[in-house]
Amino acid sequence: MRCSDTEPSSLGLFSESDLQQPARSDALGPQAWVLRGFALPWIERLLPRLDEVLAAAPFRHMVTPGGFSMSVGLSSCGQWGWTTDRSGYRYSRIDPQSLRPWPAMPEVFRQLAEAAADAAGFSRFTPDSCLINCYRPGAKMSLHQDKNEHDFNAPIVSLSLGLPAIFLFGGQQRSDQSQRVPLLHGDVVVWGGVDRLRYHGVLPLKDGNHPQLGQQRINLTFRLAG
Ligand code: MD3
Ligand code: FE
Repeated sequence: MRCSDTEPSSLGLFSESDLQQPARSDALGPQAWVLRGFALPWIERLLPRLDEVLAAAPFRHMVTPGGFSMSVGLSSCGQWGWTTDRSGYRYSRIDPQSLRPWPAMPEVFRQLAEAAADAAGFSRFTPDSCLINCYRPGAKMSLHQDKNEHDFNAPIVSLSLGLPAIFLFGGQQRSDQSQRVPLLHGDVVVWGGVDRLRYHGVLPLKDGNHPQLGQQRINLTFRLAG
């Protein structure tokens, strides 16, 4: 099954032109950009490295401080990985499951993140952390802010792989209206500056099968965490 066989959502958010992934970028905010299909030429080189990282640090369903198991599977690579448990959210140099450092960030990951940040006008971005989220059908991420990083001046770069998802891009307050943005395989989002602390989330993933990734969406976020 190809992405373009995916049913149009009831909200009419997936148009034929979105599914063809034309080379273009959409502004989501003053300093937030979707680079449509930016990573497509990189994916063949990325996927084998992603497999290696996930063999060393498999996806796990973390428990939030509130005691809920997250529907999204999480892993990390790089100097810092993101973890959560009953005592809170934090970055750690050690994978609490293996008790070893997180796998190193593959060179091609860092190169892609730097190229995308550059294309969006954030030069000299060198991430030290890559969070890897796995969505199976039904998995979602509730509205939240990313504020565990030390330096909010650095942008965040995200790469979407596999099944399409609807990303929610909110405002500076949880109660602000959200934009609904379809994200497809190969799309890269870069945001920083005034948009860095905006609320965001992901609607429950719809069923489907992606030719390269199968029945899942994997999202990589590149950050300067430490
Ligand atoms: C906008 N992941 O891991 S990535 C996360 O698709 C996370 O898995 C989502 O939110 C996902 O924390 C969205 C895009 C993203 C990430 C961080 C942001 C957008 C953002 C921070 C501020 C504003
Ligand atoms: Fe986030």
